[in-house]
Amino acid sequence: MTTELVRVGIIGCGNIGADHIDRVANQISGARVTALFDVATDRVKELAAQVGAVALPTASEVINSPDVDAIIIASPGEYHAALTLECIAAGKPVMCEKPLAPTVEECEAVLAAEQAAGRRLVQVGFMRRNDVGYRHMKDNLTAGNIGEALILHCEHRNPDVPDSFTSEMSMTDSVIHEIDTARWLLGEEIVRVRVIAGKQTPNAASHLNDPQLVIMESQSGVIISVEVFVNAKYGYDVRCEIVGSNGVTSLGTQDLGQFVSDTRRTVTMPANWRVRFGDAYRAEIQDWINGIKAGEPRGANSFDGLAATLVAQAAVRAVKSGETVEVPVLEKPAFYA
Ligand code: ISE
Repeated sequence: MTTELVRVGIIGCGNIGADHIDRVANQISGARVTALFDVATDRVKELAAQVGAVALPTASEVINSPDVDAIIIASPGEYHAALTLECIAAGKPVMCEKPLAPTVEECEAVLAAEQAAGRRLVQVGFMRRNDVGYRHMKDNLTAGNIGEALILHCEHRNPDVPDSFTSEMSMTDSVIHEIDTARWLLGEEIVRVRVIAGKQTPNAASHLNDPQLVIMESQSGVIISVEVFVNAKYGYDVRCEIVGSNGVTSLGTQDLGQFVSDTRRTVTMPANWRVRFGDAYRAEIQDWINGIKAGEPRGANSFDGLAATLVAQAAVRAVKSGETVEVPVLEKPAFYA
């Protein structure tokens, strides 16, 4: 493993991008931030000055800069595929935030380019794989502590979302995490999806179905239920439980702490996903850097990105039609084994 610091360029410096800048600069080892790009030019200059990086006028200049060894893409999803393809063309490792791309065709183009390049360069930002709670669940399942997985129950609640958020985005932006988590936990593909919108909260925009219940099935018949409720108001709350043939494993408490006063116990919970998954993001970025230094790709790969988008797009069709939608099982290329 090389001792040189990996020089990281970051594209997209909004909330999550700014968090990644701080993580690479101050919270992990083995890397530093050297170049940034964002359309908000004043803000990006400020962020660059804070970490001793340069703000470049285009994303391409970040990717092709001689001072950048590896790139994090945290721009809106519609730009992910094109930027990831540029990173592959430059022969540089890239950590692309989820989704790898909003469409299956774009994901397939990334897989084709990466395989043609002959080297795994792409990691997809499914940070829940680095969360201690989810890892604990996977370890329990793998160790046989709960027998065979039968049902996976998930809840995904956000306090609120902007008015621009749509019923389809609940699938492509939010449930895509459960799609990846289910595939990763169970080690199987999802073959069927149905979405039900029942009684609706008065707190959502009128165009948005909220809450929605997503019911999926895995290859061996494990039922996966996901309640997605993006205007839950009270806080950010993600729950997950695997019901097995001999027991149950679930995420532990995600509370941030508590205080007791006047005969009441008050527990503080995460206000949003950036807080809830802060440690998981840190572990993910550290692991990505370690993988680059060791020359071994880690984490979710392009095939995982494609598989998640395939199911998310099936869920979008299920939202629109109200029908159960079948999902084809893709053959995983040996390159991603
Ligand atoms: C957001 O984009 C994320 O990625 C969060 O992890 C997720 O919980 C939230 O629902 C999404 O909107």
